[in-house]
Amino acid sequence: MKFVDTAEVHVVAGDGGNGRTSFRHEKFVDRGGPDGGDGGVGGSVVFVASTNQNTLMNFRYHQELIAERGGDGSKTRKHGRNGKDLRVMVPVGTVVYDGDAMVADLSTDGQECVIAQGGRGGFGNAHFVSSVRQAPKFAEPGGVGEARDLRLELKLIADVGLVGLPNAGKSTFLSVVSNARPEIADYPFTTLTPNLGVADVRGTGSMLIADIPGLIEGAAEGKGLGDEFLRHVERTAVLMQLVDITSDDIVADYRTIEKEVAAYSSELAGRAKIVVLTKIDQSLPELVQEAEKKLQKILPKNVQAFAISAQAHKGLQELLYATYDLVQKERVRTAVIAAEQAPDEGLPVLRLADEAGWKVEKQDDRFMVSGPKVDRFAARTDFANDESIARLRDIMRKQGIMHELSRQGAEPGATIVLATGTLEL
Ligand SMILES: Nc1nc2c(ncn2[C@@H]2O[C@H](COP(=O)(O)OP(=O)(O)OP(=O)(O)O)[C@@H](O)[C@H]2O)c(=O)[nH]1
Ligand SMILES: [Mg+2]
Repeated sequence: MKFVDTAEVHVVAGDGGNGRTSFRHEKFVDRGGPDGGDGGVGGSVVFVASTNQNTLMNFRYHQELIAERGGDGSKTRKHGRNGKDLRVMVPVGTVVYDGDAMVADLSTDGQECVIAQGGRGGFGNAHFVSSVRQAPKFAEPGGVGEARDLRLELKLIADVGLVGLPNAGKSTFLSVVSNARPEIADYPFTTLTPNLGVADVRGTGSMLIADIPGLIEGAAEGKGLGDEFLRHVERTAVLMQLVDITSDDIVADYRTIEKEVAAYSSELAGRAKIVVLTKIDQSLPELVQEAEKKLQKILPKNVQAFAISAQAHKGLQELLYATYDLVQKERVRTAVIAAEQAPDEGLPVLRLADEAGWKVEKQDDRFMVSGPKVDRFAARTDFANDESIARLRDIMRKQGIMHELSRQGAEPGATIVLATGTLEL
């Protein structure tokens, strides 16, 4: 299985529907009251983490994710239809970036995140009736849906990560114990991209195992295929380190990998570990025992060593059971830590800009007014319509912007520039 682990997407939430300007038409009534309905809310783009997905491959072909626009309001106060949210399934473990900023980390099955918020529906003219405004002849355009360019990154959340020198037998092991069919060959760097496989452990359960390209000394500084693939095993519960028994110096081989892992991340170096001597069909039983002893001597007390032959199917069950036990223990332990560190905060909604604040800047004889909220009101104003502008003025007054304008010396007739249009004071 080839593994695609980054993707770029353009997400666009639906705009809100426009409010409607209309008046009741009744028989014998010349002109009825305003009855323009509100626009519907635009659909949002929502990412949903799912264990049913395990690659970002789909995004190679669907780089644009666009949610539905809200329907326009209509006569007789009819509300526009709300745009449907676009729900996008992403693999558990997907991390979403906007530039350098991480905007979402979807780490548990079923977790949802609003990635781009739909625009709000514009109010119809019926909404604006007040004691002083009996027949408003304007309605709001719908709010603009959020749009952003995002990069998705998937760190495999496998249970077990296989590490070792090139040719150690990692892919062979994966192919024998799991459903994966990785490429295997008698030369280093056969594996160029990570492989994932599910291993069924007889009578107990299953584990997801990740096989990555071989590491060599200096990998952390970019030698060989570099250490970039270590990020695929960054979150695995257990690291399984494979050492080829036919090597001249198994202890040195073990240390080389240990060093590279530590250079990559101290956290990874502290990960639960199992060490495995491979290809024992190539060695005499007494030499295998000797090698096991040698290894066990230099390993920390809590690290077990095993000896297997993937080709001859030797020692595999024992190794899988022990690995599964360790994975279970680690899953329980890390679940407790995660629960302590991250109380459930409900559905996170991401906002592009802060709600509060505006500013007034004098430039020559014009006054520039900006701020997230006032920009949004401006976007919903029809600058060709006096009444719509009057309403924007009201809002600016309520926010204290008018006061600030006169404080800065704006006089009646002065040009006020907003994000989407200009008006006269
Ligand atoms: N005799 C014997 N050969 C094995 C065994 N396991 C793997 N090999 C051989 O060792 C060579 C390398 O195996 P791979 O599984 O490709 O090794 P790898 O660690 O994935 O190598 P890279 O992807 O290059 O890092 C192949 O020729 C395999 O056939 C085994 O149990 N016994
Ligand atoms: Mg390989």
